[in-house]
Amino acid sequence: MKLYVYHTPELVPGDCNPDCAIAVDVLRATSTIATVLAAGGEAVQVFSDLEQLMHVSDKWSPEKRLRAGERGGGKVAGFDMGNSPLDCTPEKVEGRRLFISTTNGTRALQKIENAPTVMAAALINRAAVVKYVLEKQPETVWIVGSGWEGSFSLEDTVCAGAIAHSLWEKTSLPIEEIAGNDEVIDAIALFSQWQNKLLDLMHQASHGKRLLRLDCHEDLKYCSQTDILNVVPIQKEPGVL
Ligand code: 3SL
Repeated sequence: MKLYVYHTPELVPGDCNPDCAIAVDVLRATSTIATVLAAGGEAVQVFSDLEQLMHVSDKWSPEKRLRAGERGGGKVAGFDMGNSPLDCTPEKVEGRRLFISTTNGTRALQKIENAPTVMAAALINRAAVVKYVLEKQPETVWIVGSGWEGSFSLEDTVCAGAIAHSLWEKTSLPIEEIAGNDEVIDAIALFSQWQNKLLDLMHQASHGKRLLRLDCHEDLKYCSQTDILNVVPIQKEPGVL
């Protein structure tokens, strides 16, 4: 197994396809997606474009759908919710499809949607995703951070490192055999340094600070936990997990 970490969707090479691609947006899209599916959501359908989301979700009855829209960290007017995983209670999401568009996370998922296996991972479902990858044994695995509008983000890279570290440990492969690019070693080093203070790292991260200004303290706390949800969001058809 060879792992590749890409800090942003823009850095993903256009000319090759991995066997398995994992999108990461710890703050907060992939944390929300994992939470919705763990809470009994029927599926999550992702969109980069808000108008297209409205158009597709209009065909669903209001009892069977939820529309989540986030721009700049805030809720988009007219949507049922923004992008807080804490809003995704079983009472709210059970049996419903979440139609979601966020600034960066949904773009990352769309960028890798042609890989044979596409997953959404966050710190909260890291162990479940690692277990799934180990069962499937893909030859090449991409872990793609969502970043923020094309820039690196600490929280996505630390999660990429958490996944890579666990796969490295569990396969017992030498690091030079499992690391397909330098970013894997970089991400593992970041995780190793911060693994016992992930909430502190979220507070240092520029998007963490943006969310704190929007009073999302509880979201940071929730998203910085590891391995609390036993759910693997897997793409069933392009854009639908
Ligand atoms: O960028 C994204 O996709 C979002 O997850 C950002 S936010 O955490 O909802 O502000």
